[in-house]
Formats: sequence, C-alpha cells, structure tokens
Amino acid sequence: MPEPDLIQRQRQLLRSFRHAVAQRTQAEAAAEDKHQRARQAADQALAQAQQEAEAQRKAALAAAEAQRKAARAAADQARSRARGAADQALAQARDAEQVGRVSLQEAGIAGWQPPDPAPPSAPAGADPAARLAQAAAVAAGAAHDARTALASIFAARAAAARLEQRLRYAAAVGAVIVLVIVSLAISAWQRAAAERRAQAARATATAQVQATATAQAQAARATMEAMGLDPSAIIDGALLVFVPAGEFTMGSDDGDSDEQPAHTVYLDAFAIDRTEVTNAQYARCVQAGACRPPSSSSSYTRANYFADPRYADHPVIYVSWDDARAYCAWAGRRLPTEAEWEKAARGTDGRTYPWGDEWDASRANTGEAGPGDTTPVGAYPQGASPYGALDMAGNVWEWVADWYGEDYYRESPGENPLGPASGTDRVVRGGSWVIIQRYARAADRISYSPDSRDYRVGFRCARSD
Ligand SMILES: [Ca+2]
Ligand SMILES: [Ca+2]
Repeated sequence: MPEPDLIQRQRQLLRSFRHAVAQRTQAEAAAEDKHQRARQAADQALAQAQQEAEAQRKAALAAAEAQRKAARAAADQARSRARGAADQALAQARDAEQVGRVSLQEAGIAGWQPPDPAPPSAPAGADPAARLAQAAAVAAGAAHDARTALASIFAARAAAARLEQRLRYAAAVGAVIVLVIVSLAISAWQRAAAERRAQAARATATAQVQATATAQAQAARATMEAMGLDPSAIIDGALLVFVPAGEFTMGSDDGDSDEQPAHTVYLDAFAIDRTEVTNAQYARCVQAGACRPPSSSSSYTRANYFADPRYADHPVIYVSWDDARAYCAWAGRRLPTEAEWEKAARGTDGRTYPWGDEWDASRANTGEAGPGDTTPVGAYPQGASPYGALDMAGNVWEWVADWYGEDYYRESPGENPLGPASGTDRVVRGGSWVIIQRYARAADRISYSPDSRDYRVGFRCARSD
C-alpha cells in the first residue's frame, strides 16, 4: 500500500532533514570555535608584537642616549684639547715672536719693532666703532704676518743649524776614522821598521861578538905557538893567555877592608886559561878517572846541565876546591894563585874591571843584565882583560890556590905571594851570574869553605914553565 510508503518516505525525509540540521549546527559550532581560537591567537600575536616593538623602542632610546652622552664627552674632550693646543700654540707664537725680535736685533736689523697694533691712517671722520674694528683687523693681520715670517726664519735657521751640526759631526767622524787608520798604519809600519832595525842590530852585534871571539881565540893560539906552547899538547884542549913578568897594582884603597891597601906586587911570567873550565872538559877528567863528578848534574834553572850537550861549553859547577885542584893537576896545570888571578883579571894599571874603570853590564854575565844562569864560557869577548882572559868578571866564581887571609893584603910579600901558610877558607874571585856590580870588581875577594860545591862556583887553571 502506497500510503504507508509515503508516510515512511516522509518520515525518512524528516529524519534526513533533522540530521542535516544537526550536522549544520555542529559545523557552525566547529567553525565558531575555530574562529574564536584564531582570534585569540591573533590577539596574542598582536600583544607579543606590541611588547617586542616597545622593548626595541626602549633599547633604541637607551642606545641613542648613550651615544649622545659619548658624543658629548668626546666633544668636551676635543674642545679641551683644542683649547690646550691653542694656548700652547699661542704661547709658542709669543715666544717665537720675542726670540725673532731679539734675533732680528742681533742680526743687525736695528730699530725693528713689531707692527703698530693701531694703524695711524684710519680714515678721518669715519664712525669710531668702524675705525676701531678696522684698526683691530689691520693689527691682527700684521701680527699674523709677523708671526708667520718669524716662524719661517726660525724654521730656516733651525734647519740650517741641524744641517751644519750633521756636517760637522760627519766631518769629525770622518776625520777620526782617517786619523785612526793612518795612525794604525804608521804605528804598524814603525813597529815593523823598528823590529827590522832591532833584528839587523842584533844580527850585527852577534856577528861582531863572534868575529871578536874568533879573532881572540886565533890570537891566543898564535901567542901560545910563539911562546913554544903547542895547543895540541894541552890535554883538555884549553887555550891559555900569557901574562908577562912584572909588577902590577893589587888590591884597592876604596873597596872592602880585605882588599886594602892597594899595593905593588911583582909576579913571574905565567899562563892562565882564557876561560873557565867547561862541563865537556871536566867530563873528560871524570871519564879518565881523575876527577869525581860534580855533586849535582843540574844548574840553577836547568835540571840536566853537566851531561847535557847543550851546555857542554858552559862552566862546570858543583865542584869543591879539591875537585878544582885535581882537575888542574890532571890537565898538566895548577890553580892560579890569588895574585896571578888578580893580575890576569886587571893588568898592571889598577883598573876596577877587566875592561877598564867604567861599569858596563853588557860586558859580563852578572845579575844585572845576564840571563839568570851560566852562559857559555867566553860569551862576552868585550869583557876581555888586558891579557885576553874572559869571564874574569861574572859567569861563575873561581877557586884560586890560596888560603883566605883577611889581612893578607896588608902583610903580603912584594914578590910572587902564595897566600897565608894555613887557613880554614879558600878564596873565590870574580863574581858570578848572580851578583851585582860591586862583586864583579877585579879586586873583590870572597872567602869560601873549600868543601863547598855550589851552583855559582867553578874555576880555571894556570901554569908557569
Ligand atoms: Ca868568572
Ligand atoms: Ca869582598
């Protein structure tokens, strides 16, 4: 049946309608809700934006205030600096003006005066205020011009002074450098020349000494041959010098008391060794079994002396009086008497030293100019005695035959004295490489224990035929 169908359809439609209405209401509620939420969010965002904008505005305001303050402080500072600089500049300008005025006056621009601050040629009849202003302007301009001119003068003078100072300094430095170089060169050249001269002088002196020594030795050998004494027959190879018979002056009046008085003594002829006995000569006696070795093989500065070939021609030392006597006996000779020794040393004229009366340290090996130890025998040919005996002053003291008698020179016989008949000490003569001038005198006497064996004492021999 249709009717219920219709009703049913109507009911169905109604339900659909209600459902649609409900759906629409629901949608509208949802939309309203969404709208509300959107509006809240928008309000919120707006409030936040407003807050941020306010904060930014405040920050900007603070920064601007700070900048303004900083700018004001900087401006104040700059103004203050500028004021200070201006004051300083003004003071300098015033000083410059003053100094410039003085300089101009000193420079002879007499009567110079700063420009008159009030120009006299103000137009008559003008307004007094205008005239004053004009005069002030003219004065200011003139003052400015004067300051500028003075500043220029000053700057130029200062520059010139600096330049001159630099030039002077450079010239002085250059002169000093040149002077130093030249003086160094001169002193080096002078040193070299002096050294060359000294070398040449030394070489000449050495050559002269050697030539003199050679000539003396040849003369001694010739004299020996002329006197019938064959040099080759002398067992130790010694050369002897001859002292003819005759009187001589012995002792002195102004020396030590044991040398006094000076008295005349006659001696027979004799021959005496030219030099002190050497290490090499004495070694032959030791080798021959006739002499005992020196008590020490050293010398004062040399650990090896007696046996060292370098000192073969140096005087033998560390020998006693008995050693000396034994050697001379082995060599066919004897020790000289004290009188013979003194005559051989000083000749007949009573001279003080072997070479004369004037002391000359270069003629003998003494402590005054010697090398501080023995030298080769005969190394001082300029110190030869009148008979050609060498080292009668210095090198080593020399044993003589006599006993020592302190008063012997007062009581000595006038002919061929032999010394006291007895005694405790013997005599050494002539001084050594240690002593000073006084003990190198030919008249000086020293008493010495005969058993002493000493680094300063040697001997020479003599003979009479
Ligand atoms: Ca001597
Ligand atoms: Ca004395």
